[in-house]
Amino acid sequence: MILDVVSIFPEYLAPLDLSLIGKARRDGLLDLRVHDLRDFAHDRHRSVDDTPYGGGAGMVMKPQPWAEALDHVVASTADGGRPRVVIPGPGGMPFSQALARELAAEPWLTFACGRYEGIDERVYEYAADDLGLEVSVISLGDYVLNGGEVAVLAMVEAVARLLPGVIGNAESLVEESHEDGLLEYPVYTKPASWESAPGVAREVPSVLLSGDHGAIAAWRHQQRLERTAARRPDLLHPSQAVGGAGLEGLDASVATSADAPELMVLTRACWVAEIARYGMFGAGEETLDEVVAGVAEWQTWTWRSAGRLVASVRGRAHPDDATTWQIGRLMVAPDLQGRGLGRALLAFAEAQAPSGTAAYWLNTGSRSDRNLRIYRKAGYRVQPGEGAFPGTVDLVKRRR
Ligand code: JD8
Repeated sequence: MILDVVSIFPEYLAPLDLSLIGKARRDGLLDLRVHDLRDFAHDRHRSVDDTPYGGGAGMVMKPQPWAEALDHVVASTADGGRPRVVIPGPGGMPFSQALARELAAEPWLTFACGRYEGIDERVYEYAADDLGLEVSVISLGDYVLNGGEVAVLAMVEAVARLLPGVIGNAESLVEESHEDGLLEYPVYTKPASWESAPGVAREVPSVLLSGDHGAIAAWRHQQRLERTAARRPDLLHPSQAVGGAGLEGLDASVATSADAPELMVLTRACWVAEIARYGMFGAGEETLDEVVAGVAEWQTWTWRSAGRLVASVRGRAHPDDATTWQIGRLMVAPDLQGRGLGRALLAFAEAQAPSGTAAYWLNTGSRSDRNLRIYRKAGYRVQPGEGAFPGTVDLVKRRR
């Protein structure tokens, strides 16, 4: 790939002599040329800027030096190719990994670094119309820099590292943030137990020491999902973004019989695993009328994301002991499980218990490991003997 950069501060691009990009240049993987715009300003002061027409603060970059600089770059290769011109600007299209991949596929890029209040608008037209070049105005982000150089440093690094051979182990490009829309997973190295302060040992997650590559991959993917949902829910499909902010990001409401059809669907979706595990039908085979009856009998809450029912829980005073608050039908849409929504639903349901409640009561499948893990973590204790329904156990937690 050929890269040309035009700037009034060519030394600003010196960092591109360093590290992997510098090595790629020395290895001929990348032909990067930096040009000083003042070389194309021929007056005594080699001036490249002047006052803005229409008045206003600051100076504007003159068209002539830019036109000559672009002419020089275009004429610099004999194979008749034409560079794609990238002009950084705060008003440009947002730079992204996808755009970096797009630019990395180009044989020749020319970056024009503006300064002052910007470049005379006729230069953009000259490059596009007179030189017939594809001109892309790209912004590094929604903040204001003093010029295009910093943006070009970032864009050249993001583009060049995608070129074959620049990054030693191309494999590492795959699981990077923004490569597949998820943020990266946390990384650790030796020692497995690090004493960050006298008596404070910080451990590496045990799964990473297990050698179980399947479990490690699953853990890493889960970490990426949770981090993305928590830090960049905008990167996820709305339905995926659920859970990043717990229940807060969802539309909560008290269920009515109108919600019964969707509650029936969510229940069956959540019970599939139970049915598959041990043929437990229970709620999984409730009729619509029974679901409607349940909504009438229990206080039932629902959470929606973009209108889609994604979670629900219900609660009521135990018919035989009003000091016990029964919690049931704690449900999270299967594709959103594992993001802590179950814990949030449980905490919510407990908080709905009337004053005078002494204990919370739950029931789940005796072999429903994930549910049991969540409930035990929340302080529930499995009660001896069979639970309220065949194949189930009851769990109780004293109210603090
Ligand atoms: C090019 C001149 C400075 C900008 C008056 C401050 C990119 N994400 C980004 N923020 N800022 C830039 C950027 C700023 C530039 C130039 C890029 C050329 N300036 C100007 C307009 C307001 N001064 C950028 N990419």
